[in-house]
Amino acid sequence: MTAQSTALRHGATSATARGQVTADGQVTTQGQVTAQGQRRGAAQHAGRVLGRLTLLSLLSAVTVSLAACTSGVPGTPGGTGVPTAPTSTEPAPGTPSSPGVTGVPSPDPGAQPGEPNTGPGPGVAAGPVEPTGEPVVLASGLEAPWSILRLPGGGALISERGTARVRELVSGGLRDAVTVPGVVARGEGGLLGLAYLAAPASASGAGASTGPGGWVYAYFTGAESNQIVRMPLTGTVGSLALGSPEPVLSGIPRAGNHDGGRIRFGPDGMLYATTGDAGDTARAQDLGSLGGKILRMTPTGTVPPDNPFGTLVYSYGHRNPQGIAWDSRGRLWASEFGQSTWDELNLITPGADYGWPEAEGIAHDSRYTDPVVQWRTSEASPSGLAIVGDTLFVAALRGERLWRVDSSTGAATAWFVNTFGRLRDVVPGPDGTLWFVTNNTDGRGTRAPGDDRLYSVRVVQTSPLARGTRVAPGANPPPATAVAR
Ligand SMILES: [Ca+2]
Repeated sequence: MTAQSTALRHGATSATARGQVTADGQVTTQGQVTAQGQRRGAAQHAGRVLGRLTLLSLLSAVTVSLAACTSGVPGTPGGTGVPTAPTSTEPAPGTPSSPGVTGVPSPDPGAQPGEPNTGPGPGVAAGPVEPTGEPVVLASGLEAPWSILRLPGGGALISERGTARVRELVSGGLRDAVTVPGVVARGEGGLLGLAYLAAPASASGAGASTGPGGWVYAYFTGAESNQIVRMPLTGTVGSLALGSPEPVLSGIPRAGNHDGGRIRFGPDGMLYATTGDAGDTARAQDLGSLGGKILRMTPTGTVPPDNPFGTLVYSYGHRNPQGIAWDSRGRLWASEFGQSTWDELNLITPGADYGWPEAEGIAHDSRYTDPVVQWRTSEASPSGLAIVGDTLFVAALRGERLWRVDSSTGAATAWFVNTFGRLRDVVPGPDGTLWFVTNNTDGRGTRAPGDDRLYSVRVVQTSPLARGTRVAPGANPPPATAVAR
């Protein structure tokens, strides 16, 4: 294991054809695996690849993959990940998927109070996990989906950035739960994050027959600012509806880009929100601005008494964070878009300065907290973040992959590279699954028939990863639907 770890670390920092031992015991080289993966991907996705890439861009993609093998940062946890492609020859146990076929979400009784978007969930043992089998299509035909919100009792809602719709996943497809009023969708702004808060137990009577109750929170771009509202959740699973919004927080800087937008309740019952610098980098270091921050607030938007600065600011020096999740130790992690060099995965501590705009990526500057993992922006552009057990999953837009990160070592491996297109969000699913949603319909990706889609993939326990990176041994072949793209 020690030798493997050493080889892997070197593999991420120096050689492009260094021997590697995969989990199934095969010794191969990174160069071979990458090239084979590209060829296999091209064969299996012929229709899609030809539709999406010119020969020039295909060559460019190969070049990026190979170049990335040498782009690690010596001496840093995680360093730069190695783009990978499917290497497994085992038949995938997953259920073949088909466009428009929608699974029925099952209840998630093991989740903690509030939304079941954090925590290991039932069916997943403690320890590191990784995907297995073919991802299954749960829903298709989404328009620029941004946030997946699973509800107690088995319901699930998905926000659409441009249409401002909140759509409910139901058997047979999707239905509209509400169109959020006041959304002004422009550029990266629009209807963004969703979060859920259960009603007090004494008053809710939540159950399968009465519906989940409680509130759905939404972060959206309005005419004047980014804001957070909450709407009472009514109805039962399959016919959920949202009542009139009541304001929680407004005044978050808005712009055509860097709007942040992820919201989630923490294990402490407080609401956390990621905000972008909204195009003015100075905001990130300005403790008087709500931009370029991770905010922490009570469910009604007031300042918790134990916040570090006596304001809503929880951490600062952020450029455009769009993912937050907590691990089993209660630690908060956040994903963040870099400008042009380094994307970041940060471990958030209250009051800390994460460097932007003075630093991007690992800076070794005592004034700033360095990211635990950094990626080239071409490999990542990280949005949604999920934690299953103590394994982190990051939905990458430009990188068109799902990053898997071991929280104890920072080891990062890539899954589904260039398989489903851009990925916007990922959340723990029910019964030992992981859900993720694509982002190919907002103008920056290449829309294929059926886009955008919500996928589910099973996760299984695996061995801890050594620090550094390695080729994902069990990366999956694409679902049958991808052939038609
Ligand atoms: Ca930073």
